[in-house]
Amino acid sequence: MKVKEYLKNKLKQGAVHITLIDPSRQLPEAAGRLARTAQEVGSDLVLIGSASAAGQRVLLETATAVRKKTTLPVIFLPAGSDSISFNLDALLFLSMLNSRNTRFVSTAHARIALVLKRLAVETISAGYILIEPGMKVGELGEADLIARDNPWSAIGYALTAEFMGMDYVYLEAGNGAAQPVPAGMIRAVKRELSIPLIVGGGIRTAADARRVRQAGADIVITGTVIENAGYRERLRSILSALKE
Ligand code: 1GP
Repeated sequence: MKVKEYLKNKLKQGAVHITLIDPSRQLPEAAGRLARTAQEVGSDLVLIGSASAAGQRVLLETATAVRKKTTLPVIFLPAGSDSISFNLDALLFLSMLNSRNTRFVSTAHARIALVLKRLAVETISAGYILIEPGMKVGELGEADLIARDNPWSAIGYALTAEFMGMDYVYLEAGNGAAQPVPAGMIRAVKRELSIPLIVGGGIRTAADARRVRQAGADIVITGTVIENAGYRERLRSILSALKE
């Protein structure tokens, strides 16, 4: 089944959780184990990606190790890195709408679009909107970060993504952010939006996940939480808060 179809079906049942694995943070074998744990505790999909330049080799080895250990769909997030893997179920085709550098909006995409088509890679498009603090991906992506108290700007970009025909809107506080995207901003965007809303960055506890979900996130992405000791239980509690 296509990943887009899979996600659509999952969304009909409730909130969706995505586990982000950064190939530059652990050895491929450990990444495989994390993916298996994520599946065991109820995560719906694995996303492999990094804001830093994970080498091509480590990316491919991570993708292979993850695929070996999980039956979940595995998709690739090319943000920030020049490495690419086609050995996955789909590619999250992100356009960073509030970047000052067209490379992150569409230029890098134009360079690989024909290859993606020829290789019949499934692409899932999303308007990627960076909210303060934005962390490394905001910095590398030269984002004009949206202030945390400016929901109007977030609404404007989110509707831009919808009107451009993208599949999803993705509000990102940044990998390792101290706090998630503010609930008020998520609520304001959700109120205006007709396409599914992805929220990520800084979600580390069940309470964070619940707040983000109740504010209107359809899909929640967590990364850092699996990089610390006791991650299985943490992830389990995030999952039960999301699926309750
Ligand atoms: C995905 O960048 C996030 O949107 C992941 O952020 O590592 O803070 O969970 P965390």
